[in-house]
Amino acid sequence: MPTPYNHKAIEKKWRTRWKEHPVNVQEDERGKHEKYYCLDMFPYPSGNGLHVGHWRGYVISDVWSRYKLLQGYYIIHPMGWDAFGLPAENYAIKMGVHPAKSTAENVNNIKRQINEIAALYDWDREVNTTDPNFYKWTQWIFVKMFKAGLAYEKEFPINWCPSCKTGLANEEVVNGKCERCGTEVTKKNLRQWMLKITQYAERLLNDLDKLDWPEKVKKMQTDWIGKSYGAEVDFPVDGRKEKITVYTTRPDTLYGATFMVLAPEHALAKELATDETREAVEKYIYDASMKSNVDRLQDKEKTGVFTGSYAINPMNGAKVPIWLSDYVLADYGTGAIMCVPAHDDRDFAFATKFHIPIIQVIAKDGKEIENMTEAYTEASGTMINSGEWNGMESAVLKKEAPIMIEEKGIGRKTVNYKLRDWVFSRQRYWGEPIPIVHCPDCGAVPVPEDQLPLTLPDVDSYEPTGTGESPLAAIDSWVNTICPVCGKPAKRETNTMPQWAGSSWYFLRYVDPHNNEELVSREKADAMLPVDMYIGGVEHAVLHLLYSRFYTKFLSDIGVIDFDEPFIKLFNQGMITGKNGIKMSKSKGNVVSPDDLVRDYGCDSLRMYELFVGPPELDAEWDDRGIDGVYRFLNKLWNLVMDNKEKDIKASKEMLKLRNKMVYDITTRLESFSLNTVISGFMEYNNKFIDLAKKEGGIDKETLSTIAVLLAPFAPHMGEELWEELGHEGSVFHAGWPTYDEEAMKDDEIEVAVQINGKTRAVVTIFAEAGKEEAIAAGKEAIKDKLTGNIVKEIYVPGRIINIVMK
Ligand code: ANZ
Ligand code: ZN
Repeated sequence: MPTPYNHKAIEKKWRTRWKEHPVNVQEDERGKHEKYYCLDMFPYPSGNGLHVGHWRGYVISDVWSRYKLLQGYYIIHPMGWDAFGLPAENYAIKMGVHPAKSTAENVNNIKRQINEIAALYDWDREVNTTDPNFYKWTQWIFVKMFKAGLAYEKEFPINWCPSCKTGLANEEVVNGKCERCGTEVTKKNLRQWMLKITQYAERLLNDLDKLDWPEKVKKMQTDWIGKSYGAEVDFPVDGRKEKITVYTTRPDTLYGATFMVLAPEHALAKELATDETREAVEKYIYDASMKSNVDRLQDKEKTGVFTGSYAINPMNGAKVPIWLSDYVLADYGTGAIMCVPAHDDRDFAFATKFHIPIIQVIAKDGKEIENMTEAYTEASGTMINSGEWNGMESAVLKKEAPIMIEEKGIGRKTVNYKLRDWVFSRQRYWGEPIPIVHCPDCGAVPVPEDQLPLTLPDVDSYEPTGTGESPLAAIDSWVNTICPVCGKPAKRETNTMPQWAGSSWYFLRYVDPHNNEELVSREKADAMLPVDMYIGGVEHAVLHLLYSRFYTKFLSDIGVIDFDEPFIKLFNQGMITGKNGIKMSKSKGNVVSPDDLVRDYGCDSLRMYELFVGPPELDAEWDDRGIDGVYRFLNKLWNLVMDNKEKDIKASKEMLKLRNKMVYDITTRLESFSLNTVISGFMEYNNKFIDLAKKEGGIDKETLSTIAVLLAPFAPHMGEELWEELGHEGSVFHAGWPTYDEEAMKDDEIEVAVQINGKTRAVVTIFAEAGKEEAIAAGKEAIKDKLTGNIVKEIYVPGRIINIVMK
């Protein structure tokens, strides 16, 4: 009896062996191999540890890294900690421990758990965003951006989370709620540090074409950047010297503009009020300022107030009333719109409610609609009620109108982006201090680069104050400093950076993590960057994944690196959920920890089961019981190799065919990331090998070795052990990925006689394995002009005769 599969002993043995003899190409050999950088989105060290859902992503990236290693690449596969920011700080506050202490503990725990995955991580490259040697460079980038005019201060009403007690970026507000805690976001007027990401809008949009990313993510970024083409049109205010400029994507509808609406925050909003309307106007402006964004954007009953003033439609001289309404956003376009109720849903609702005239200017079939019950929003039809534009095709006019308006001197062609500058300051403790000193004479002055890092001071009270100031503001000894320019007393900036600051560039640091002189040496950056494959969840589509593209472009512009897209290929894995698709969470009590499964079944079984649960890009429900099947399969495969390894057998033609087909199937499925079908493929082939071994008395060694190599990225311990049992020296990961021979894969062809009523009429060539249906079809095709009567019977004597019986 051969030794049974003992996962505990095998896994322990290979962990030790890998520690002594790492399998990745070593640093001194690096230049001789092409690099492959496979990156996981680094975790924030949550106190809950990892569940089986986290494992999935890490297993996928490790399988991919090991596959690339087997192809001969030098693998960069690092891991680190996204440890600053709200999640870590909120957890610390809840537990009543200092965030520095709780993050350190959590890092240790998660690191232990990650090691259970047996991934190829290179811990010499480990980074932690809260390490001063790391955030020195996070601050350095900020200083560089400040010097380049990309970081600036601005006071304005920002998104404010009353529970996290901090300002938030637009990207952190999801359906009007705080991305972190789910609390409804309100507005607060605060002085903010902003990053001018809008300066990169066009490049961020265009360069999406370069990326091998899921279309879904590209679309989300495209929509978020939100480029739209249209025109600005100037409407003179009746009886005043001011003009109000509106932004419209539909200048073709100008003749149908029957009123105008300004955002309540518009600079002219108050001034346009008359004695009769002043009270109502001021109340409306005040009420709007108290409303949260959700309330304002939700498509419920429109509200508004007439200012008492009129504007002149510059196209036809018509006098149109100017209203205020909060459905117009202050910070998009010009904060003012011309309203065309006949062709815009929101305008239609507003006009109906406030009894404002509706003028149709586009007619689908040339006829005016008598009783409009809803807006006609398509840009197709003929222009009516539109003076000189009458009779034109609206689609044509839509394109030409901006130019015609420009020629008339009443407006200009413009482009607008939805993307806003990035609100970059947080009124919280646990983040990188913003390296700025406020001097009464010199203004905002950056901390000199050679004085970085500006370390986060230790505090007793790190809870958010809620006043709009960070807890750092209470530490006089830290706040009071001298101006680096003039030496006079000055005060430090007390806001900190958002949690996205470190993650926007961490992937660059992994290739040169101990460099004290530079963020990354150009030599190492050129040799090992950018990231070839990035694996993580889709929830970061417009946050981290947009911010890192922006940072990379900036660092490329200032010459730190010479590429401007960080991640060539992106793969988003689906979520592992509990029963009925419910997200795993501690509060729901449905979290499955990998720890027990590793103990009972071993790391290799859990790795394979993580992939077996379903297509990696889709969500999957977790069911512990399924791991049994994978475990049984690994036992069967183990026994297959152990039973046959001593036999001195030459591969038959059939064995060669099966071996090559297996290499082909596993490789192509792996290449297309169909990892669940790789696992089911292993199971099917295993059974086929068992059957064939029975028939032929055993399996040749090369076939067994091929199985071991193919298995290695998925079940690395067993792959190594089988490789060794088969008598090979060195690691299986140096064996090279097996290739397949298409000739050997081909099924044999045979010649078969085709008969009609027992008389041979033709000979056809078919595959030896062809089934009855396939054979008969080929036979009938060969004698089709002779099939004149009624077929009563079709017979296939496998490998010999096809006989069609006719009447
Ligand atoms: C007249 C018009 C007629 C419009 C029509 C639409 C249809 P996107 O594609 O999102 O850029 N708009 C402009 N600025 C706005 C603001 N600050 N708040 C709310 N709405 C605003 O949409 C641009 C259109 O949204 C503009 O074109 C404007 O309404 C409105 F049949 O102008 B339109
Ligand atoms: Zn100064």
